[in-house]
Amino acid sequence: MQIGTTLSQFIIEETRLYPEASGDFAALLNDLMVACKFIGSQVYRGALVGALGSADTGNVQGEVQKKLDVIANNAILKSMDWTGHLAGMVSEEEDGPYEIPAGIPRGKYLLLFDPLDGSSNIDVGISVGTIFSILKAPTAGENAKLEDFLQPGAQQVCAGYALYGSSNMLVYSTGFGVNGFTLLPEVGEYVLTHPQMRIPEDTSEYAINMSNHRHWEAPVRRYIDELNAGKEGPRERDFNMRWVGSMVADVHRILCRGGIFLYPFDTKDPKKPGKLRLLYEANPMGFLIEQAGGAASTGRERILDIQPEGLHQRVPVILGAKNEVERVTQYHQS
Ligand code: AHM
Ligand code: MG
Repeated sequence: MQIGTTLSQFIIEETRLYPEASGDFAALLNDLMVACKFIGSQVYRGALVGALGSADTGNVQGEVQKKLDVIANNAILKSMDWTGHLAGMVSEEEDGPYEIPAGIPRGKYLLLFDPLDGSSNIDVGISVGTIFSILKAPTAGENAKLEDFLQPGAQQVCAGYALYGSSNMLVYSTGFGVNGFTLLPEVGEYVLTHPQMRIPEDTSEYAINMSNHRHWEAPVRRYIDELNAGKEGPRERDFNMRWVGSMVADVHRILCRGGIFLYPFDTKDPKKPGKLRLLYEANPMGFLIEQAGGAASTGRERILDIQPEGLHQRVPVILGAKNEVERVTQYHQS
């Protein structure tokens, strides 16, 4: 009986593919994994350690924070700010860029993250997760400025998530496909269990919050109505629906068994062109989905091509099985 390929081993072997790699990137990812193991431990202990419920604070988006949102945010900031590998960090829970403390060298990478995605599921025992994205700092060795984080998603050097579900899993990509690891809690190591995850181009499963139906634009309404018409409709087969309400869990399902996920533009709040955030959710998930052979679009453009305009910008998200995403995109053109 052997332990298998650990995440630490895998990261080091993968960075050897880059002859110029200094080891900084491997060290950075390893430090981030420690934070994900800690956050997972708090999520799984939940009420036993008083981690559930509201923190009585709000974040920059005016959302009430859960205790675990705050715990997860601080865990990542504090696991990463001393390392010397980062020039700055931004978080869904922070107003602006987090400055690396004085006396610590500024590195060549930027970390962008949603510390605990799926907040509405935290208190009810449903899967949640951490989403992260890594960019190169335009000026390595200096404090990162806000504009430095506004790079199109295609420039990500790494993206991934930790899923705190029936097991704690870590899924990431550096541009060589998508690999998934499962935490072996007794040993404290993530072990490779899902090598080279792929998304079939076709699917009969979709994920969307159906309660927003009346707020959608015509192309999305048409697409979903056709799926719901089943065998008797134009698609001539039945489709199944799943909606966890935690993007990490919904995307993980698609990476494991295919499907399409939509959080489209809706008219509920005209100031917000979608619910999900470009830098913390859409870009990293879009990168993973493309790396697994799928597609990621707003309906009008490829997500990874968007030039970000603000740290907390929101965008419509349609991602997963390539042929289905292309179909929804075509409906937006006709
Ligand atoms: P959060 O970052 O505040 O948790 O919000 C993002 C989450 C996603 O994980 C999920 O896909 C979506 O919000 C669910 O939204 P809704 O409650 O409208 O279905
Ligand atoms: Mg989120």
